[in-house]
Amino acid sequence: VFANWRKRPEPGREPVLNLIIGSPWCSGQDYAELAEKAIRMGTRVIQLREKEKDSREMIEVGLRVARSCREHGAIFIVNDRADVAVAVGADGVHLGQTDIPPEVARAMMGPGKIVGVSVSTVEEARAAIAAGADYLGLGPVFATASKQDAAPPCGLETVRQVASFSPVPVIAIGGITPENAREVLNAGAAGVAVISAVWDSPDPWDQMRRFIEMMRI
Ligand code: TZP
Ligand code: MG
Repeated sequence: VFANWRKRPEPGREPVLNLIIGSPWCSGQDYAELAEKAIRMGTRVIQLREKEKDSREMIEVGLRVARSCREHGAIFIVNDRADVAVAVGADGVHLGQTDIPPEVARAMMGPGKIVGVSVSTVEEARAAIAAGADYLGLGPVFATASKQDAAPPCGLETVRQVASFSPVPVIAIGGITPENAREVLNAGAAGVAVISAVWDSPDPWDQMRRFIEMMRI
């Protein structure tokens, strides 16, 4: 999983579903159990994106999700917090444009770890690649209510453009559903990351099943 996912997408390579777990969507639920179930259904990457918990709570939950991912065979990425990623032995960290620079995260994480960077434009994508990002989280592709300070939607054309020159996988994010995921992948994305299409659904696991089925090649 790890090795394949880090390579540039090629025709015939199975796309990645990156399920994001965090509050408020998953509040009151056991994140480790959610991760386990999602992985059993076919998710390859779990990202813990937690804006409400304090550092200790994050490490506590992060350790449990990390164990789930390790036992069931998924990559585990921590959003924003390289310190938490190191503390829980995560596979990687995902950084926004105003988080610590990728080079700093790389040094903190140590060799072999994944550093992903959020980008929303071609310029940001080029800069993230130059800074050594292992993958790009590109978006929002479509309108989303899940991120307050999200950039304007970049659209499929930006996915196409960035995917055309990026030497690292492009994971599309923002407003992605089982209905529109195919066109996002067709535009060159190596995978999609989702929050609300799963967690805001009355039946999250049925949505998961639809994503997985749609992404099977
Ligand atoms: N970064 C860009 S859009 C977004 C993030 C974290 C939110 C994506 O959530 P959703 O609900 O899948 O649109
Ligand atoms: Mg961030």
